[in-house]
Parts: sequence; structure tokens; C-alpha cells
Amino acid sequence: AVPYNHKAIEQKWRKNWEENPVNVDDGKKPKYYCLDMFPYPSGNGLHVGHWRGYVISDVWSRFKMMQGYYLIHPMGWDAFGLPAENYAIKMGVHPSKSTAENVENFKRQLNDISAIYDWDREVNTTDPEFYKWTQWIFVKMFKEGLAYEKEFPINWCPSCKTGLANEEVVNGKCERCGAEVTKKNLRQWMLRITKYADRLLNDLDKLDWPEKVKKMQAEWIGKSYGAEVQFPVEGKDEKITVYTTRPDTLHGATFMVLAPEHAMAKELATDETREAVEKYIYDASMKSNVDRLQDKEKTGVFTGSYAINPLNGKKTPIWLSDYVLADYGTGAIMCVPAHDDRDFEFAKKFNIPIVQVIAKDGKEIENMTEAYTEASGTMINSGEWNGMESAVLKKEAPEMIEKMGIGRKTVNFKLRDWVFSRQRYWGEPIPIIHCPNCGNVPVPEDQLPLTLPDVESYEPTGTGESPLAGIEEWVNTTCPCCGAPAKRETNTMPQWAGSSWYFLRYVDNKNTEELVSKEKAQKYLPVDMYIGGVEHAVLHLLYSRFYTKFLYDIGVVDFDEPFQKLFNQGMITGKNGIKMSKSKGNVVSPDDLVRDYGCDALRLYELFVGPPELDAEWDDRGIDGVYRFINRFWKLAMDSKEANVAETKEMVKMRHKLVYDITQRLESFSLNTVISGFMEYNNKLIDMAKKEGGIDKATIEAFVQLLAPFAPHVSEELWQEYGHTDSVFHTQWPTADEDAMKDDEIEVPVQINGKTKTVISISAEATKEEAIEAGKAAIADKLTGNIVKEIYVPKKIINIVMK
Ligand code: ANZ
Ligand code: ZN
Repeated sequence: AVPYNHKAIEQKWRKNWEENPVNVDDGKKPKYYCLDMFPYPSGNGLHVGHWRGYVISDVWSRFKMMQGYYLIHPMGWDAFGLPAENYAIKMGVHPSKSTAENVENFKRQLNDISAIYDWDREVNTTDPEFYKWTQWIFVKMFKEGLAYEKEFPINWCPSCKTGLANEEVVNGKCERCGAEVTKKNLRQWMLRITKYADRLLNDLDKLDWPEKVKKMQAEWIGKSYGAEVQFPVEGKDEKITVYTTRPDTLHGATFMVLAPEHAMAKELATDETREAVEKYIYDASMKSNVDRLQDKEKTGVFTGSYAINPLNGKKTPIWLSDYVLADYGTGAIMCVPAHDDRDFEFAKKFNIPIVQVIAKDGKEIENMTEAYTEASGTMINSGEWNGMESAVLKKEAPEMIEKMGIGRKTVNFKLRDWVFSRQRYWGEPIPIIHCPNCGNVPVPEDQLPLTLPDVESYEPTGTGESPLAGIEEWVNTTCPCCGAPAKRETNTMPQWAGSSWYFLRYVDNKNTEELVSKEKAQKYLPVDMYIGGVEHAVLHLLYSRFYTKFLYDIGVVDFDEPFQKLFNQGMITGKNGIKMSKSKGNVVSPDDLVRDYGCDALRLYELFVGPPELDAEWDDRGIDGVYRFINRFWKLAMDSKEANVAETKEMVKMRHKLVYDITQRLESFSLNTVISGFMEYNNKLIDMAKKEGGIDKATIEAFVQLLAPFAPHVSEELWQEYGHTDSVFHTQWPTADEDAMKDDEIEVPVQINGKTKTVISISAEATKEEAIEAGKAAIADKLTGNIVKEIYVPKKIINIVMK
């Protein structure tokens, strides 16, 4: 028979599919939307690690197509961002030019995967026709009060004179020049994502997502229940409000700590402490948040003032320390060193009394060496609360405190509003005009997109403003409301802006009137399956959910969760689990592998390397194995076609088992075991063919259908070889008949030392291990001696030799 020739076959079918697309909307099929996280088109191109996610999603898509769905399987480009801008600064090439080149290159490389992307749906976040809608959403949010301006301390490099993203601060130093990073108050645009905190948390229940990801989102949103308690300050009229999740421990509060930025921090200082307090406040302002959050020795300063515990009237010293964050809760805490680790550490260091108020077994601990942090035990040293269960009190205390008039019960979220402006060039201009009469006025919707102008220099200006601020004719404009001379906003949006909603645009990417038409949204949305890396577990997926909920609220879409199902693939790493990167020099390019083994073999190998949800080490050599498998199956299919044997009972049974096994493994996303399953069944069929002269047509055809989503080219070719004129992807996914899978049962005597003890019935296909195990179980009570040998004469005898 003709030998397998991957080059010829793959070329032929790629051309064929281009001319006759296999995924067509006949208006009758239900839709299935399988989405890949769209890539940033970097200058480095794709490596074998990138392939993995795309292969997984393509296999899943083709499987769904064969189950009778019309597929939405689009691809696009998340193309705004720093690398293109930094390249422009270095080389003077306009980011739009380098981006376009990178997109071209990426597209060519993606084509090698033969994924069934619908390029008619392509989007690019830097295309004005796309970012018109990114800006439109911002304008809508502004009109709804969800986008607002605020002075905000951000990371600031005094030497580069620019604001830095958190990612650009390495160990408290500027990534570019190494200078100590400080804080600077800069005017920022914020999105009020906190308004959606409860919905973002509660609706996690609706999603078929990995539990791990849901948990990460829930923790990021960080809802906690507790109380705000007011402490009068000795000698002042003002009170300090603290936030606590453990109001049950109120009697154990022996001191209080305020964030250095707290509004009252300075005025609490006395003549004796003023100098030290002011120095501490200044030092803290120079530290980055990252530094403050890192676990290290506690620092602090006593203000000289005292607060009064409202429950028992005791005097508690007020300290400042940077382990209390200014923007969480109230920026002030009551400290219970006996029951909180950080407070314990602080009290030990500064010699502050420790009062235990919860006892595990009713007894007070003599010398506490660590805090007792559990809310279980009985209350002691707590006045009227003595003897109560701490767990019960924890729940009831907020209510009680509210009734006593010393505080109120509250709910807190860790989630912060989203800092949405960047002092950078290569992003969507924020469509706001600052008018001296009207304040902030959005660019009228019918004037969008507000396009990014060309600049001479991409360098940040040094004032904390974006390079756009340097273009007078762009900055100066007139107010759309009153016509007065006004100035444009010069900050741009973060890279997240486009990726928060791009998946909606794919289904109606040429619509000039609407973000997406009602009709198309209803027909094709939301996304049924989203596939991508786990590194996006929080930010991107949370932002997308927020955007979708907002668009739901203003009636653009009629669903409020974008992604029904989520799958996170693990990373492909180099040797020893090291991340593949250009700088480490361990990048494996798919190009040579595609040339030598073909796309089909590489696709199979990408899945064969390990469970798709786990990281896997890449080793080129393994691809030989899958290549051999394809060759052997090819030969089996071609020889069997020639032999044209009639089906036997064995073949029918094998066919149904094959269909059943592969489908099950595929449905549970155990893709590596699908590939090993193909290999095992192929071996069994080859053995069978040796005896029978070949394998029947229906069995080979079922195998080809199952293989099609994984190795589309060779499957399509074999399908044609078997006399079909239509694509294998237009066939229905085969189904297994469980009755036809059942093994015949046979009766086998079980012997000890050659003497029959009983007769059992086992599957005719049972392996030696299975037969022996069944036999031993049947005579377990008689197995008293030492077993020296276990014999299974297939289908005849089980004999246990004992001494
Ligand atoms: C007294 C207490 C006693 C506390 C105890 C804990 C254990 P969540 O919301 O779960 O993170 N806290 C409050 N505001 C803070 C801030 N701005 N910076 C640092 N810590 C702050 O935890 C809230 C708890 O963290 C609060 O409850 C408070 O300490 C502290 F045995 O109050 B607790
Ligand atoms: Zn105006």
C-alpha cells in the first residue's frame, strides 16, 4: 500500500478546507462557542508551549462540531501594551507597524496548527473600529457613575520621573534604573468594580469552572463580616473607628494601631513623640506597598495618646504601624495580641500586655508563646461575656455592639476599585474632555472612536503624564457641551480594557452601529467553553465578568456571565520544569517538528505529554512514538481496505469498546489517555488483523472518525480512501452500544494444587491478573498455606500452587 506521507496529505487538506470550509452555519444547528484566550502578538513568535492550549481547544471544537454544533471558534489579537511601546522607544518604529508585522507572523505560525479558526471573525484591540467600542463602554460607565477620577498614590520612580505598574517594581526598586521606588499622588481614572463585589462573588456558584479558580476569585473579592467599633480618644472629642472580624475579643484589646496615613495620625502625637511620629509617617510614605506587605519584623511608634475601650473603659495606648493598611476597613485596628499573630508579635516586641479572653479548655495559659487564633473555646476575662462560647459570641457580638451604641455591624471587601489609567502611549485614549465650565465631559458617542494620534517621541514626559500630553493640537479642543476651549484627557487605558469584552465582538465584528446586535448576541453568545492559562485566574477573568455584568445592566446582552465553562491548561516547560523563554535559551520551536513529523503528529504529541491541566516537561524525542502510531494505523487502514474482510463478533465488540473508551476520556478532558488509548486499540487491532487478514470497514471508519479531531489531515485522507466524498467532519460522532461491548462469560474451574475446588464464571477477555484475582477471591478461605505459583491457562483453568 502507499506509505504515509504527512507532507503531501497535510498540504492537500489545508488547501481543500480553505476552499470548502467544514464549519458552516446552516441556521438549523445549535451553536457551540469555544474560545481561546487571545494572544499578545509578541516579536518572539510561537513555541511548542503555545501550541498546547490551541490544540486542546481545537480538538474540543472539532469534537463539538461532530456532535452536530455550528462552531464559533474565533481568534484575534490583544495588541496594545508595553512591549510594542518599549520597542518603539528603542528602535523608533511605530507600535502599529511592529504590531502589524507580529500579527502577520503569528497568523502564519497559527496556520501550522490547522486549527479551525474562523478568520472572518478576527478582531484586533488596536483597530480603531474595535476600540471605538472599548471607548464606548467607558463612556457608558462614566455616565452611570462607574468611572471616576481620584488622586491616588501610585508607584513612582523619582529618577525616571514616571509612574510604574506594580509589575515594574522589583524588590522596591525601579526595574529600569534601580532607583528606590516611592509613592506619588497622581490623578487617576478608576472603575467602580466594588459596586459589583457581591454579584461577582455570588454568581461564581453559577459557573462550571475549576474550583481552584473560583476560590481564587472569592479570596480576591474577600468578603468578610465583622463590626466597626468606636473608641473615644482620651482628652479629645473625636473617636477612632476600628474594623474587626473578631468583636468577640473586644475585652482583650490592649492597644490600638493606626495606619501611618490615617487622618488622625499626626494630631495624636504629643510634644514628646512628635518628632518620632512624623519621621515614621514620612518613612512609611516612601515605602512601596509591596514592601509593606512583605512579612518582616514589625516596626511602629507610640503616638503618646490613649483610646478608651468602650466596653470596659480601659486605657489602651495608640500606636502607628505600617502593617495596618490605610485603605482597608477603617485604617485603624484594635489589637488583641492573645488571639492575633501580628498583634502578638507587635506586643512582644514593644512590651505591651497580653490578655487572654478565649480559653480552649476553660484554663488560662501561663506564658503564651504564640497567639491562640481559633474562635473556639469559652470567654474569660470578659466581664458579662464570661462563660459564653466564642464561636457564638463572634456571630452575635456585632448585633450586641450595635445595640449598645458603641459601633455597628459591617461587611468588608478586599476588592478595590480598579486603577484604570496609564501614563503611556500605546493604549486606547480615554474619551474624556476637561472643560473649565462643565468639568469632565465624555466625547459624544457619535464622535467615537477617538483615535490615537501619532507622536514624535514615545518616551514618558517625566511629569507623570503620557506622551499624548506633548501634542498640543490634540490636547487642545473645545467642550462638546459649551464650546469653551478645553483639554483632552491624555491618559490611556490599561491593556485589560480590550480583553475584558473582545469575546462579544467576535460574533458581530463588522457591525458599525452597535457593539453587537441583539440578534447575533442571542444566537451565538455567551461563550460555552473558555480555554487558557491559569495565570489569568483572577484579573482578566474577573474584569471580563464585571464588564459583562455591566453590559447586561445597560441592556446590551441578556446574560450576566460571559464564560459558562472554563478549562486551564498547564504549561509546557523546558528540561527540569524551567519556563520556556528566549532569555533562557530553552525555547523549542514547532517549525522543525512540523516539517519532520507533520502537524498531525505534533498535535498528538502535545496532548500525549501529560494530563492537560498539569505542567509537562517537553522532550522532543517522544514525538517518534506518536509518529510511529500514525504510520502503523495508516498501514492497518490501507491494508484492511484492500483485504476487505467481513466483520467478526470480536471486531464488533472491539469497535464499541473503542468508541466508548475514547468518548469517555475525551468528555472528561483526559486527552493524554485518549492518545494512549488510540495506541492500545491500534495494537489490538493489528494483532487481530494478523489472524483475520484485516479489520472490517466499519471498525476502521469508526477509528478514523474518533481520530479526526486530533489528527484531522490523516483522518480526512483515510476517510476519502474509504470511498467517502464528504468530509469526515460532517459525520456524526459515533456512539457505543453497551450491550455489544459485553465480553462473553466463560466457566473456569479454580484449583488448588491441581484439585478443583470450585467453578467460577469470568470474562472470556480476562487477563491473567484478572482471572487469578477472581479465582483467589472465590477460594479465599482455603488459601491457608504459602502460594508458590499462580497459573492461568486462558479460558481453561486457574490453578494455585501452595505449600
Ligand atoms: C481584632 C482582632 C482580633 C482581629 C483577633 C483579628 C483577630 P479580614 O477582613 O478577614 O482580612 N484589620 C482590620 N483592618 C485592617 C487593616 N487596615 N490593616 C491590617 N489589618 C486590619 O480581617 C480583618 C481583621 O484584620 C480585623 O479583625 C483586624 O484585626 C485586622 F483575634 O480585629 B481584627
Ligand atoms: Zn463646557
